[in-house]
Amino acid sequence: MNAKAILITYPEEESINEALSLAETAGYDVKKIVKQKHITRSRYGIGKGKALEVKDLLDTMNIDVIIFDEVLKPSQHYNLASLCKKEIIDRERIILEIFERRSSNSESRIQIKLAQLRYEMVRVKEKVRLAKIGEQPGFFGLGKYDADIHILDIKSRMSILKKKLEKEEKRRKLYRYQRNKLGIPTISLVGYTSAGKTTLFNHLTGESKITGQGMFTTLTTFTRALNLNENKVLITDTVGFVNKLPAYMIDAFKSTLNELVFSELILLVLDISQKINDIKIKLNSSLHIMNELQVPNTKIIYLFNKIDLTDLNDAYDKYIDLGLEDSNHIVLPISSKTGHNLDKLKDLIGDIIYGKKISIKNNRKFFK
Ligand SMILES: Nc1nc2c(ncn2[C@@H]2O[C@H](COP(=O)(O)OP(=O)(O)O)[C@@H](O)[C@H]2O)c(=O)[nH]1
Ligand SMILES: [Mg+2]
Repeated sequence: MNAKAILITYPEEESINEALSLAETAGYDVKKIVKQKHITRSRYGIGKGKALEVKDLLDTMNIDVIIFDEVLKPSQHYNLASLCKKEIIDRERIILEIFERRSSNSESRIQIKLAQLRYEMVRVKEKVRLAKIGEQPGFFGLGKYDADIHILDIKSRMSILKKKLEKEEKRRKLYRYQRNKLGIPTISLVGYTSAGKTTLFNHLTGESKITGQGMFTTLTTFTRALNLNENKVLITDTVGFVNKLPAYMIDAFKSTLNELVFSELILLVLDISQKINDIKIKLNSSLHIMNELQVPNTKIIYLFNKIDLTDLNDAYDKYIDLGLEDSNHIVLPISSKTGHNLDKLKDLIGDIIYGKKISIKNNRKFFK
């Protein structure tokens, strides 16, 4: 069963949606959302009054953890945890937990372990700093001497991991062009957190779940069979892009996407109901990462998801604004919620992967 959580985040809808998706992806069941304009305040992250409110909520609800949608300093973490007597998972930790759940190869497991050690290192150093200035002595039961040993230990673990990583990178480069193990074409869903990847994944594979036999038992929960009339492909719901991803996590993030090079087709999911500037930023950074992973642009289909929240005219304007009409991009407005155009999407995937040449000269037809 999933751990039950209180989520503390900003009041903007976008922040709430993203934080909710992150919590869900990490396997938490959010029972209550607490919103506050400022969540980087000094003592508890949130203001004292709000912190007491959270404490009261905890007394009346059956909650396992507090998810805090910002990065907490160790002292803030300590203060809030002491007040509420609950485990606190901050934004960086939840992202690391997601990466850990989704890592599918040894290289990404090492990268994620390295990122986790960096996370730990920052916190131990802060404890040492606080101990030195006489605040929080014996912070979390750690004396300064213990903390120094701890830092040395983290450093040596990191250097061992870095050596392992070099070997794995070499190996990956060697096997880069090897086909995937099952020999069945694979397609991948990519996009920002809360764009609707998982909803689409569930919608597309809903009927195929029962195929959990034979070779499909080797699949993970994030890769399933997708039936297209007589044919089959495998579809993977990849880890989502995250706003404000800390720099030290970028390698770990990219490594979870390494397998994209084995994908026949990439479905790039965009939330088309968002403001054009937000979509632009997200599209550009998604394409930038794909480029770094050496995924050819020609493998990408752009899915304008959540079309039910806007209309085709608006989607068409955005399509022009994003500059997607200039080349041979395939763009399809869909709704993972209502199912709009999902049959068309399946036909399209089938056509692209199983032979039929497709030439979509005029995307405009999709916007009718
Ligand atoms: N209105 C609408 N909501 C959607 C659609 N697709 C997904 N959502 C909602 O958007 C939120 C994030 O979806 P999710 O699939 O978890 O996004 P992911 O983070 O990309 O996997 C959820 O609340 C979904 O119910 C859609 O086509 N229309
Ligand atoms: Mg998801």
